[in-house]
Amino acid sequence: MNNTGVFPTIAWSAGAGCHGGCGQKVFVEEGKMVKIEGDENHPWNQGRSCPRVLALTQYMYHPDRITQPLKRVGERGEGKFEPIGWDEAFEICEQRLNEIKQKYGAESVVFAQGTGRDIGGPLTFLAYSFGSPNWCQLGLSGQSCYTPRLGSMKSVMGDFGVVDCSQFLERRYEDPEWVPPEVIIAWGQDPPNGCPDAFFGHWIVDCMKRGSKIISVDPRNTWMTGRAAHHLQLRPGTDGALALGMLNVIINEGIYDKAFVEKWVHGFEQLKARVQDYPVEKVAAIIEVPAGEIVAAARMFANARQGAIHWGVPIDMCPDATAVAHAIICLWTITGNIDIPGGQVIAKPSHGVSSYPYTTEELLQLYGEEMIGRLTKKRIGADAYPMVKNFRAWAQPDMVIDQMASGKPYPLKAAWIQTANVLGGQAARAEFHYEALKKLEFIVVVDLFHNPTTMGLADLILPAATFPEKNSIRSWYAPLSIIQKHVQVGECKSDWEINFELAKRFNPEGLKHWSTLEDMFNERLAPSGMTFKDLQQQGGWKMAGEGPSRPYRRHERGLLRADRKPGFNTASGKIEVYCDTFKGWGLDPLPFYTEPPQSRTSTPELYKKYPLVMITGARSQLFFHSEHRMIPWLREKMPDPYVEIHPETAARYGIYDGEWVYLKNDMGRVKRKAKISRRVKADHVHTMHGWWLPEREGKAPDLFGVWDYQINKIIPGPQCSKSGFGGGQYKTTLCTLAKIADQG
Ligand SMILES: Nc1nc2c(c(=O)[nH]1)N[C@H]1C(S)=C(S)[C@@H](COP(=O)(O)OP(=O)(O)OC[C@H]3O[C@@H](n4cnc5c(=O)[nH]c(N)nc54)[C@H](O)[C@@H]3O)O[C@H]1N2
Ligand SMILES: Nc1nc2c(c(=O)[nH]1)N[C@H]1C(S)=C(S)[C@@H](COP(=O)(O)OP(=O)(O)OC[C@H]3O[C@@H](n4cnc5c(=O)[nH]c(N)nc54)[C@H](O)[C@@H]3O)O[C@H]1N2
Ligand SMILES: [Mo]
Repeated sequence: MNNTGVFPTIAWSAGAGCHGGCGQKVFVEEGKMVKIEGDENHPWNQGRSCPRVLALTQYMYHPDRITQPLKRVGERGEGKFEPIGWDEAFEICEQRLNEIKQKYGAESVVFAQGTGRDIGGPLTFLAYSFGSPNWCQLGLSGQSCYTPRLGSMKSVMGDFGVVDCSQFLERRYEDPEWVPPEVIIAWGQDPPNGCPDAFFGHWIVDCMKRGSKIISVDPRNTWMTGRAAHHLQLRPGTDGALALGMLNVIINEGIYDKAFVEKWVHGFEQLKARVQDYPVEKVAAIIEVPAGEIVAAARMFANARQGAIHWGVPIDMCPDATAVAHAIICLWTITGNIDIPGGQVIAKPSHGVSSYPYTTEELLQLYGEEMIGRLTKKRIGADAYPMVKNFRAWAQPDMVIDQMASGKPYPLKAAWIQTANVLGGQAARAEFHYEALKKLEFIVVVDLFHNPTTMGLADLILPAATFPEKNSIRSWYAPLSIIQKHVQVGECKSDWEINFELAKRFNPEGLKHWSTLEDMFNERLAPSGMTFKDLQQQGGWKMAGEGPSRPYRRHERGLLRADRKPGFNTASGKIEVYCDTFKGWGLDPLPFYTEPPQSRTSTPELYKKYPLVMITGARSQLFFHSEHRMIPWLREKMPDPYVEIHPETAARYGIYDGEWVYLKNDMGRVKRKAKISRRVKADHVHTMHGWWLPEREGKAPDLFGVWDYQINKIIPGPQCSKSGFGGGQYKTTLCTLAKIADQG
């Protein structure tokens, strides 16, 4: 580490919080980061940065940052912690977790993470080294973030598709092979705010500047919808009906890509029969958008020379999310848009390097059949849901918390929580999670700041490093990158360092062939032919050359399948719009629509009491979920949690702009500041999630005001999707508004 200078790295996770990928320049003076700027030479973000990165110095050197391991000394929730050294911290973990393992089995320890930060690798590595199969995003009802979409893509087309904004080409928009998509459907997505899932949101804006037209599918009005050629302002949770209605139009009007369908699609006739159940008039009534608009949007997409769909987390939060994703995959498939320039390109981990096991298939290769068989037997939800068993190896989070509360079929005794604010942002039915987690004998939280989860639950807190403070690798699509350590803050360690040390203690024999973390990185990097040091010398990132990680028409060239035959990575070698894999798992092989579990038609009595559909969690660049509320530059821009209310609705309830109100339903009530706005329709309200107030009392019962402001207190579980993935009700819960003054 040099003491002073300007150094390159990649933003991923702690600090920015995000799904990452941006190239950054870290300005260091005498061992301290004084400034950070987007790296103009990096093809990902070309110099741009978000407010959270620009405020990073305030985050890293914040007076409240936890910089030493902390041991709880009072009762749980009393807020009394004492700093200890790392040796003692590791010893406590090793001893307590091994004791629990001996008494109740390794499966009684749950390993919980939050969203896709630089965590899947270190966390699975630790969980499997300890021997527990129960790894999940605890509280994320239905695992409803990207996993349902990924599961459907893997099953239907064998790989993952993403809109081609030239992100896999080093010369980007200048590359002669690339053309902009003629049409992009932004479906339940607000890319410039979220930059989700290895996607830089402004790529869409870059494409718009180069001629791409937008079709936007969003119940709200946003920057993006205001610039769309068509804005389909549907009722939340009805996306499946819309996709099937568009398929109906495209198939019945014969405007699909017949040559592509003939050669590369399996089960088109069955799909054609299924979409007859979704005539456009019927769909229009379900989604509350005029039929003419649906038809016009379907024609525009189908008739484009090249088009793509960029979809967001509301798809995963639809009921039967995997079926909704399936329908949308059919749209980009039958229009022949796969892996063409400006289409839906296939995204592969760069250079064949994977920084963590995505699929059960990969796990089998890594750990062998015997170990995975043993683990799967105990994995919570694997018996109930074949898709949970056969894709991605998560435990089913709704079932995990139910089991924690009931102790059946086997007891859960400890939790390792790393990169997740379960009580403050991730968990639906948040109070139930609090009660169930309180029963555990031992809880470790690895985080950077105190929050409701650390305060209410942690027995031990381990301080994690931000991205300028750590080494790591990243291969989430492209380019292959390394994150490079340039500064040290307190005694903080990276998630990889923490988990590597502990994994070695749990499984010394199995892991003895790596003496350092860099050895392990080098082994993960091996398919690229480069080491960590090589990448460091080459500037920290590398785009893939010709081969499976570089786009365009790979199915024609035999670059997608292990057997190197032309075709897609499915059993039939074709895209299975009639999905044999789903059929084999007892799921409907064709896409279908189900109504949200709470709605005007599915729960008419409840709807009379609670006539507003509550959309939650549309992203803001200022905050990442429940983070950053203590960062002055960011909080200043949004000091209070607000709820967007249409002027007619506000008038009906007698609410004025800026008034504090309750959002409520049978689960309870939560405070919000009214923001009267035409961003929402009169039947809907929208509010951000993840609110707690770092300036309030931390210790229980206050827990930083979380029970006053945490919207997930009134969002129900469990999920409702037949596949076990998706359907968390984060965008479709019914509620009403009440003036605080009327409530006493
Ligand atoms: N109502 C509602 N709730 C939602 C959603 C919604 O749309 N509506 N969205 C849901 C979705 S999609 C998701 S993915 C979840 C996300 O839920 P989480 O991922 O749990 O989100 P955060 O609130 O950001 O909590 C992350 C915690 O990890 C810490 N942290 C950040 N980076 C690092 C790191 O690198 N290492 C370590 N050790 N700690 C770190 C942060 O300080 C913070 O306390 O929330 C869900 N909750
Ligand atoms: N700054 C910042 N960036 C983030 C995050 C963050 O917290 N802060 N979180 C990250 C995470 S984990 C995720 S999953 C992504 C999420 O980011 P996105 O996938 O973009 O999802 P959202 O922001 O929840 O919603 C996007 C749009 O969908 C609309 N919408 C709501 N309900 C529905 C519906 O039922 N159907 C349709 N079609 N649209 C609907 C909303 O009005 C919103 O404008 O963002 C990631 N990036
Ligand atoms: Mo997410």
